[in-house]
Amino acid sequence: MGNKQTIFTQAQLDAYQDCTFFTRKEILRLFDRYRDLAPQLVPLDYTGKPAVTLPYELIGSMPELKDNPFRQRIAEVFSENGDGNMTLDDFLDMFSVLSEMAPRDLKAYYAFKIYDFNNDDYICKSDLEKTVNKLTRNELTAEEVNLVCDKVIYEADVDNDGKLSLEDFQHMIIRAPDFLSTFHIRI
Ligand SMILES: [Ca+2]
Ligand SMILES: [Ca+2]
Repeated sequence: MGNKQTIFTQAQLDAYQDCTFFTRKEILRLFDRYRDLAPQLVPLDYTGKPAVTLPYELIGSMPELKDNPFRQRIAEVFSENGDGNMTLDDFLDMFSVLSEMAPRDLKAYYAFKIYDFNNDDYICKSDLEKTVNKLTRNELTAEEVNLVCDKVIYEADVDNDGKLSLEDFQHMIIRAPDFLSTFHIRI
């Protein structure tokens, strides 16, 4: 750390290691990335748990996210109050779940929340239409999107209520792993 002042207490670093899939070194590197987004807002000394939040505009412009069609939803889901603005804890959680080390089930859990645009704990047809449009980067016609969504719901909606629960979704992505393709990030 050269001549920089203390950044975290040992207990904080231990807690971050427990709650993420990162090593101590990766956590410190991610902290540098976070701080580099707005050095004027983020203090070097985090031992007093400063109440700092970075605006979504900065987070969403990071190279890892800027081309991800779900970047705003991802930031909203991982931000504590759902507005996309992130504390350091939110930021580390987000990168941890998106990292190669996170298990598929955990990614699926968050992918479900991200695709559930209206936050009602189900992926209904209109959530799925938005999802498919983003996944295919608007290259399908409305009719094609409609067909894809009907097919997905037909195959995945095990309890026949016309929408996908988390359980339906978890079954579905075993057969359709493309639905997790935007949830892998190398850091
Ligand atoms: Ca929904
Ligand atoms: Ca269902």
